[in-house]
Amino acid sequence: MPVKNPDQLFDKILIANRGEIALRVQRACREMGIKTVVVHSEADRDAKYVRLADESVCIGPAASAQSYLNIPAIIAAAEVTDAQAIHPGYGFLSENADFAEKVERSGFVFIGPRPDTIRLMGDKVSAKAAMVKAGVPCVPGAEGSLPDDPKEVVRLARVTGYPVIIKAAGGGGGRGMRVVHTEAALPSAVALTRSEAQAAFGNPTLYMEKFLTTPRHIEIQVLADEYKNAVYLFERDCSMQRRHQKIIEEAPAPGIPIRALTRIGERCADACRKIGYRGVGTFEFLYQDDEFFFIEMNTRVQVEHPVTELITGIDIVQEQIRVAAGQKLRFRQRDIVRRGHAIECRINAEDPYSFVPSPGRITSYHAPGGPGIRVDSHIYHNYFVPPYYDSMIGKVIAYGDTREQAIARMRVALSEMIVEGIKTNIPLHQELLLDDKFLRGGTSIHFLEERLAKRKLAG
Ligand code: MV4
Repeated sequence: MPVKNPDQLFDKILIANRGEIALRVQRACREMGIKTVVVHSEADRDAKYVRLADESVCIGPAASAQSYLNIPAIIAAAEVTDAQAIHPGYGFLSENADFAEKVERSGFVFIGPRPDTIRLMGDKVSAKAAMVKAGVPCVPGAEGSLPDDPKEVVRLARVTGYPVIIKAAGGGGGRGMRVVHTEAALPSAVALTRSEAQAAFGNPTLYMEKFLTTPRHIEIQVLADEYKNAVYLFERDCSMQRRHQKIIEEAPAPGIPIRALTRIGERCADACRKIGYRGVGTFEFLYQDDEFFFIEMNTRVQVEHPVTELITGIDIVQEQIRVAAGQKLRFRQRDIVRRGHAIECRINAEDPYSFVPSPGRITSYHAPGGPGIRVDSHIYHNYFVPPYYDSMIGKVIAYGDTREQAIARMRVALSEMIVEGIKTNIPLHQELLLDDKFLRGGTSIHFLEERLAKRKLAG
């Protein structure tokens, strides 16, 4: 069993991730006086956070399957370095319940929710059932998983009303789903989605929802301790995405009435208390016609957490570590105030028109700065962006009293920023930061892809 001391934080944390989030977690640890162990692949030897770590362990070759996803190697690294806890970051093993369980069985604290909670939310059918029970509004559709009998499925779709969306219980984040517009197309769509789900997730379970045509993607950040105290840290608007990859996020969500946001935030915090959630988490909603509909819950710290940090002044990663150590939440809901507006641009090493990844050596680098600008990035002059991982090389986050000021500061920041030797998506961000519809705020999840299609036509 993990040894916990509620009065004291950990002495040493192992960071089981790479890139900007490894650096972000390391900064939180160093500020709290916690030593860090970094595990890394052969391709990440020269990373900045590896040099800044108290200790580092190479756990395998470049391929993630043999390094960042290598559970025995990560646990062995924690054993030899005498770390007390493991921070999984995002991606990789961060939402792997078996990993969390093995970490705890080996005597370490997993910095995240309990394995059972991760498992509950990993299965989208059980997650939705838990949310219905906890009073969180969900997308209308057939309750539970879809039956095998195609006639039954046809009946359920008639009740739901077309268009419907068929989703895999083991999916999430846009994987394993199919929109169906007519009854004629339903049986083959269900059969195809089922076989894809079996192949991709080893789980053929499906469920059905009403398909919302033009929603926004709004998510609620929560933070809970193991004593059933839970707070919400307001919302983020993550609608600006392409192929399920977010590229700009902001908080607050423009144009949504504060009453509606307060109501949904309270529902989320209440659900955390009801299910005994511990750690940081995100409730994902679709928002359409002034209503919120739960779709999924993420049980990790997210890429876009900084926008929430800037509007609340709360260090989400530090609080995540504190509650994992068994500490009580240090604030109640009424202590938390939101102020101003924050916007984040994800900087990717990719062609800004074709989106083809652009790894390689950074021959020149200048980071932006000035009032209200935060840069979360592990890159530096002469850094080599390895071709093996996600193309995100950092994030620029701008804060201002108003949305207009945050956007103006972001424009200045991106105009100062120099990244040479590789291609980046900075020109795309600059284009979007001048777009009328974006400037008005409240665009749907389809905005970016539709705009990119028009850009292609214009040549
Ligand atoms: C939906 C939907 C419309 N109606 N569910 C995609 C990712 C996964 N988290 C859920 N997704 C969607 N579920 C219903 N009932 C549209 C999407 C969706 C989407 C959601 C959030 C952000 C971007 C998206 C892009 C395409 C589709």
